[in-house]
Amino acid sequence: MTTATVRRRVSDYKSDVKPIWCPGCGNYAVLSALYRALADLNIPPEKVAIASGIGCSGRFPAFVRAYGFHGVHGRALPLATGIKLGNPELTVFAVGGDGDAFSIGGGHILHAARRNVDVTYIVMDNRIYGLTKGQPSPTSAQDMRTKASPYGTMESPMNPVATLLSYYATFVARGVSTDPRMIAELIKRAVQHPGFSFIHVVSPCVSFNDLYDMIKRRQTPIPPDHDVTDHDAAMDLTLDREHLYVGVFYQDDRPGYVEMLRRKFEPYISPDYTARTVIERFCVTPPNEG
Ligand SMILES: Cc1ncc(C[n+]2csc(CCOP(=O)(O)OP(=O)(O)O)c2C)c(N)n1
Ligand code: SF4
Repeated sequence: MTTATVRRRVSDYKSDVKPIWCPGCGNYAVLSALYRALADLNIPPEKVAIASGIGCSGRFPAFVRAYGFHGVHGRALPLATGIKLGNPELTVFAVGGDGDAFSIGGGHILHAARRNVDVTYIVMDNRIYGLTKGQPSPTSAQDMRTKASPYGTMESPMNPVATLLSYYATFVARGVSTDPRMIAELIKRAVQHPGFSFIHVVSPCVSFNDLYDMIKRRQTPIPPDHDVTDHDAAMDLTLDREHLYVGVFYQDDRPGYVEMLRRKFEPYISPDYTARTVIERFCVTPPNEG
């Protein structure tokens, strides 16, 4: 007897908690894109986990019917890594803002990237601290005046895509909140990618840093002839200051961390192992004592 395949819909991923973001916040586009991507990929809600830090964007897990962990500021990636290694059968996301990602959480990105852990990290970059009412972040434009920088900031903004490329993250993409369909496509590709995937979403904060005009003026699709395996070409695109390129910059399909664990420990275990058995047996006890 064959079991009928369940086709999931967007509504299957909506939790009972309604988002409380300001009307017009770019985060709504990312949330609707995630619902759409999960429905298209037909992943059961109980096989999805989302970890976040603190910020307006950090509230994300509450709005999705899936496992969620709203952690402390800047620690979305360590949480997501732990969740993935604890249960490799889950599709795991880390989500957060530019402050959470690149200020307090900045040290974790390098290690998630070089570990190539099988997590999709979505950063909603509004170039400001939204939750705490508008202080400059690492991606804020130079000379930006805020309540915390009344004479204008002096620091130059960091470039998230260039940073992730320089860490050799194996999937690096950018979307904009004005195009949720495209974000959904990027999320689907990121989830299907083996290893660590990073999606930079330029996501306006209508209360403290409205980026809609800037997106309209500067967004440019990555040219269709761009070779996503060409790291130098990806770097050239992101260093172009005139255009805000959107699409997939770079992809390298080398095995992710869970697969590398499996290969490393395969000789020590029975043929009917799963990624989970490997982790349960070998992440605590070294092989020669097991
Ligand atoms: C350890 C710690 N330091 C500082 C804060 C205060 N704080 C809360 S959210 C936040 C930054 C929010 O900005 P971002 O991560 O860009 O998210 P957004 O609210 O813009 O989505 C800060 C500094 C905190 N909660 N915990
Ligand atoms: S303050 Fe900004 S980031 Fe926070 S919910 Fe409002 S628009 Fe969104």
